[in-house]
Amino acid sequence: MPVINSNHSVKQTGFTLIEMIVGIVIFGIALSLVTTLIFPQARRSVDPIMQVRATELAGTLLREISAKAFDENSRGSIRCNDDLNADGDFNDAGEIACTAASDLGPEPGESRTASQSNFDDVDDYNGLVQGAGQADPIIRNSLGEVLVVDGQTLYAGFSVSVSVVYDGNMDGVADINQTAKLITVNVNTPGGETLQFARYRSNY
Ligand SMILES: [Ca+2]
Ligand SMILES: [Ca+2]
Ligand SMILES: [Ca+2]
Ligand SMILES: [Ca+2]
Repeated sequence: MPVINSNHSVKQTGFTLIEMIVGIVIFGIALSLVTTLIFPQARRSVDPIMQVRATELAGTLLREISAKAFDENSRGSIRCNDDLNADGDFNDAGEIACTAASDLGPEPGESRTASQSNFDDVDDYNGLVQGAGQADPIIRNSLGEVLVVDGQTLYAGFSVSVSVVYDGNMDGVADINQTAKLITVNVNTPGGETLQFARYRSNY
């Protein structure tokens, strides 16, 4: 018959206070390494995706703008600032001056919103601001429609702003030479990055 020794002592196992403190310190160091090394890497890996999407958005907008007439005053075969009789002005029969630099922007009755999208010349887009945090919070297509893909608003969190100026000598700085307009699109990504894109539109 087996004999049960009820008096044997059981060795206590577990952590001492010092072991626990050392463990907590090591865990703390490991956690700080994760937050300082890995989390920023994760964020950086998102940035290229946002940059690609910002590039697509800017490209779409620049193509839309460039497809419009050079100027409100250019219609059909008539180009603004065409000096047909070569007398140095644009006020003779069949001639019309381009929009003054101070008037670049949409003409009365023109807008690019949900209810109306009737911009018809390049500089109508001067001052256009749409997207996250703006008075018009949705980035729309050329028809004023909201872009939705798989139930999600496309470009949610992005915002765009556009400027159009005369820059006839194409040096990136506005001037009084009205032979070309510089279209600049700034795209702000959800990560707070601002990317700038630009294109020239000549008077053709
Ligand atoms: Ca003339
Ligand atoms: Ca216009
Ligand atoms: Ca205009
Ligand atoms: Ca210039």
